[in-house]
Amino acid sequence: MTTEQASPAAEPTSASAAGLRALQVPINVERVQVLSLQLPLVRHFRTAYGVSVQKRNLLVRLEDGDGVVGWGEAPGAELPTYSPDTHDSTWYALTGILGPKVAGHRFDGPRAVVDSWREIVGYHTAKHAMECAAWSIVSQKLGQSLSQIWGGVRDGVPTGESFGIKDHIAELHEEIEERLAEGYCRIKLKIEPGWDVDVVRSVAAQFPGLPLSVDGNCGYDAADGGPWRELDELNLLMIEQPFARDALCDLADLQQTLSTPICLDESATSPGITRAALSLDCGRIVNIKPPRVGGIFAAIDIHDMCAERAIPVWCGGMLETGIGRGFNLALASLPHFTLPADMSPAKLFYAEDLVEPTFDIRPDGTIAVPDGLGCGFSVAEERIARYAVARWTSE
Ligand code: OSB
Ligand code: MG
Repeated sequence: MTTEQASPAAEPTSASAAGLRALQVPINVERVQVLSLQLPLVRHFRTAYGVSVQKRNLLVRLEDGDGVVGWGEAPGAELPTYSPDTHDSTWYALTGILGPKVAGHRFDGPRAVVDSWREIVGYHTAKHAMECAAWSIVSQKLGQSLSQIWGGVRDGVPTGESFGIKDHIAELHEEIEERLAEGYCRIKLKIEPGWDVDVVRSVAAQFPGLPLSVDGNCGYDAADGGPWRELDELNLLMIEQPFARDALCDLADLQQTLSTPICLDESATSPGITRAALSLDCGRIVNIKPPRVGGIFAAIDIHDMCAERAIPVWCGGMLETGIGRGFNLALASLPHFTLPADMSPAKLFYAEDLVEPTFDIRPDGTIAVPDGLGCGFSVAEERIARYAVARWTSE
């Protein structure tokens, strides 16, 4: 029998999922704060779901009894299009369910925090933000970066850029040229019916040899045919989520006709569903986004399961600020994240980042995995206060 006593300065014995589950670091949550931030965007991001011009993101701030503060981010959405989660539903889950569950409680490690809401289904973005805030405390107490704790093996994450739908192809070409000059090593084009084969062909012709992928964001219906045969000839790295998240049989049928791998994004909502979808051959690559799958433990489980099945994975983004990107960068340093991430620097979207200094892409096309504690970057609390439009505090 091992001792039940938590040892505050325990080293993680292993970065395996089992080791992380067993990690004992006391988390004494004295106070929970949830902040709603209204952040101006410098660039509009149009997908099959519509256009965003500003973004309301939520932050979780956990105050530990030992004087440590942990931040986590819940990237927002106004409407439940990408997933069922919205800014308002995430606010409800954080302030009405998860905040009250953790406030005033002591946990012997990050797994116990997650276990405190195990009977709650859904609200993955809220769970992710709360879990990240707990990991941030763990990192500070251990004096180790999250990349170290989670078993990261690389200090830079190869990064691609995701291009929204534009009014004109020329605008898209210009923007791609800019990004390539900055070092981005993979280009992903958002597609929708009417903005697909011609656009992708023109980009492939203009930039021969460029690693290129497309993302349908569930915008196509299998019954309509679709541009798949033509796209399959363009040597794309992948076709991301052409059909609805639950159209698993349609995805599997399409995958059988393509040599291009389908990449699961919206469909891969949990480790269990992802495993089932891969067993059905709905796709052969997985985009792992921690807010979609419900947090870091779930993301690492999917990573491990895909490694076992030789399914390549990459880390996707939800237009997080530097706070959320810090966790994503640490995650993307794990061994099986072998494809370029959607990790463009916050400055491409936000007028001001919430970490200082912010991070940027390096000329070799990678972003440095932060070696700082917590989210890895220094959180700019004064800016957070300036952008906060609503706050909730426990007790
Ligand atoms: O499909 O990856 C997607 C943003 C919102 C909703 C869905 C998606 C995205 C992105 C963001 O592509 C990319 C990023 O965070 O850099
Ligand atoms: Mg996607």
